[in-house]
Parts: sequence; structure tokens; C-alpha cells
Amino acid sequence: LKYEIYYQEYLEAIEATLTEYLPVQVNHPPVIHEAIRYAVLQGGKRFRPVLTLAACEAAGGDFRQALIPAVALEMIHASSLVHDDLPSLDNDLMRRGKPSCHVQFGEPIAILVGDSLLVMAFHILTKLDSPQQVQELLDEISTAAGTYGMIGGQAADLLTPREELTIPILDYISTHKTGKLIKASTVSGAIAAGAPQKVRNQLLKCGECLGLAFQSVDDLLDKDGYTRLMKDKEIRQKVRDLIATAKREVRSLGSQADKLTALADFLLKRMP
Ligand code: GRG
Repeated sequence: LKYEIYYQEYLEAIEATLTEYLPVQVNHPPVIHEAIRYAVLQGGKRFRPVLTLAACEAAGGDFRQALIPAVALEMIHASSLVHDDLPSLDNDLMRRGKPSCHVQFGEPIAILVGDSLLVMAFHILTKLDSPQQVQELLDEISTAAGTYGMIGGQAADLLTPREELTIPILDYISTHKTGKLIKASTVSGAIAAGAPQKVRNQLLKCGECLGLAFQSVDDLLDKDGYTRLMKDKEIRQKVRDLIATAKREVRSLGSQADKLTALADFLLKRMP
């Protein structure tokens, strides 16, 4: 079964929620709103928001309860991609099968698109009814995105010369640059479901394993990161172990975790 088919219900709900909360072009000035929609809509696997919805169900909730944090996480992810593609960072001309945001709209607008998406992600959390959930999600998601999370990982990546890379440094970069936002995705699903601490911890550990597995698979696909220091065969075994641990962490949740464990398996299938 294909990912797009298996998660069709989630993907449609994510797209509808993004479309609803992203600003429309009629707002002034139109070009920034057009560029924001360009950077987010029609593209990407939506791995992080799908993970949030699956974690919410695994924790006993209805996936619709988690749509707002799910979309917030996708906005942060999209903002990081827009900035990451800029000439002063990765200088990537293509993203999600189309010209990068700065190629299409120019660098100044792309910088503002990244800024806007980051701010908007936190704004939409105000739409939730429970102040306690808002507080917990703000804590989790802002920590994951900031200098103790994704931005910290990106900074370490930029600041480490290739010849000075070691496995511990790469572990830091991977678990922060990519891992923290993926961990925040499972934890946010647990928060949205109102899960007890024990379940939240299980989902946290599951998310940490999936985050590191995700970056390791990405490295195998891009021939980057870990492939500089480890044999592909070793990385593949590490990914299989991480996926097995991720699934084991949530086994006690039973069949309500099926969509979550299937996501772990889809990740494994993506591995070259
Ligand atoms: C503006 C919030 C903000 C951050 C700026 C540039 C930067 C700091 C951080 C970069 C973080 C980064 C690009 C991490 C790599 C994450 C990664 C593996 C991206 C690929 O994700 P996929 O495969 O992409 O999920 P799609 O397109 O499917 O969503």
C-alpha cells in the first residue's frame, strides 16, 4: 500500500487545515501571501504533521484534535526549508519539485516568507480551546525549533568544518537539526490527545528514534552526513534498530498505534 493512499484521510485534513489558516493573496501586499502559499501548499511528504496525527491516535485521541499543532509543525518545517535553500545557506535552486521560494520570488521575499511561517505557526496555536494545551505545545514546539533544537543543529552543522566531523558531532547535528522537530511531532500528538505522562514519554522516545532514523535515511539518499563517516551497511543496520526500538516503545498502546508503527515502516521502505 502506498503512503499517499494509506494516509489519504490525514493528508486531506492537513491540506485543508493549511489552506484554511494560511493567509490568502487578497491581503495586502499580495506577493508575500502568494509566496507563503507557494512555499507550503502542494508539496512535501507532510511527514511531521502525519506523525502528529498518528501519535494523537496512538495516545487514544481522535486525529482531528491534533490538526492545529500538526499544521504548526509543518509551517515551521516549511519555514526552515525556505531559509535553508537561500544562497547564504545551501543555495538550492529546486525544492519539492519546483523552483525554490527565493528563485521564484527573490531573496528578500523568501527571507520574509520564512519569518512569516515561523510566526504564524505559533499564532495558530491560539486557536486551541485549552489554555493548558496551548502552554504545553508552546513549550514543546518552541524548544524543538530554537537553539536547543533545530536552529542549534543547523548552527552546529554550519560551524563544523567537514574534516572535523566526528560521530558524536554528527549525532548532535542530526538529533537537533532534524530530530527535535520530529520528536516534537509525536509529543504534540500526545499533548493534543491529553495523554497521561507515561504515554507521552513512550511517544517521546518513539519520536526520538524516528527522528534519528529519518535523518540517517536522508543521508543515505543524499550521500551526505553519516555516509562520510560510516559504511552504508552500518547506517542501514542502525536505521533498522532505531525503527525496531520506535515500534517497541509504543507496542503496549495496541492497535490504536497502527498508523504510527506503519509510518515507521514507511520510513524503513524509503531507505535505499
Ligand atoms: C527559519 C525556523 C527557521 C529556521 C532556520 C535553515 C534552518 C534554520 C534550519 C534548517 C533545518 C533543516 C533544513 C533540516 C533538514 C531537515 C530535513 C531532513 C528536511 C527534509 O525534510 P523532508 O524530507 O522534506 O520531510 P519534505 O519536502 O517532504 O517536507
